[in-house]
Amino acid sequence: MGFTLVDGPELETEYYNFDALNTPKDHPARDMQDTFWVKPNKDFPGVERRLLRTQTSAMQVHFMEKNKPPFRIICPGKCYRKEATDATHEMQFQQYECLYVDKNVSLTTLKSVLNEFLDKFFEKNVEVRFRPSYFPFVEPGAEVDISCFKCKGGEAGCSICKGSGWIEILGAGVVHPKVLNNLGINTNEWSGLAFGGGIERLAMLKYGIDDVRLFNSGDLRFINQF
Ligand code: 2NL
Repeated sequence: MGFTLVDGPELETEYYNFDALNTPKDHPARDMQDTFWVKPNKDFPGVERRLLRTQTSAMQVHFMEKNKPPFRIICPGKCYRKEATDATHEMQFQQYECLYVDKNVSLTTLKSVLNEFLDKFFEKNVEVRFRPSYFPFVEPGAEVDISCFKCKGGEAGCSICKGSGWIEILGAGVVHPKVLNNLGINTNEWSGLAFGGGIERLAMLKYGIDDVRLFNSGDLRFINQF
């Protein structure tokens, strides 16, 4: 589909991780409780404080500083959040985000890209559902569900969808004009779509893995299965 793979740093400044992405100064994600902040080095006074990136979006900001539209990129990588771990949450996880900026990119383009991606990834025809949601860097924003490929909505006790028939799979939206303007992209000419989610989550659904903590457990019996 013409996307290029992009890489970037895990250690970031607030500008790349939050400010450029229209995340308000008082947003809870910036809190000490949610973000791993790196202790300032006394030998380098005046250097801006650093954090471990909480989302891969920071990479897209670096990319947009160096490249002009049109472009289609995929940014996968490790992210860090300070949260309690359980079967579906880890402090270190992998995310991917896609950013597509071109003339006339719209919610329709987003739907068709997602349909194609999710059908190919799950190797079957999955139904895609948008639920309106909020992310500071998109407007409108949506949480995206796919139809349950295990029970197709028919089983009250389904281990994957809990009987709802839908599985939450990623976040998406039309890029907020403020984000594009921050990077000097003229929104009269260009528009963007973006989506992103957890790589482990995709793998867990595809391979029937029930605990995200297995990925970084170092247990070779788990790793050698793949
Ligand atoms: C998630 C992430 C979303 C995006 C990610 C994005 C990136 C740029 C501009 C605009 Cl540079 N948007 N990424 C957009 C919408 C949702 O979700 O953690 N989902 C579970």
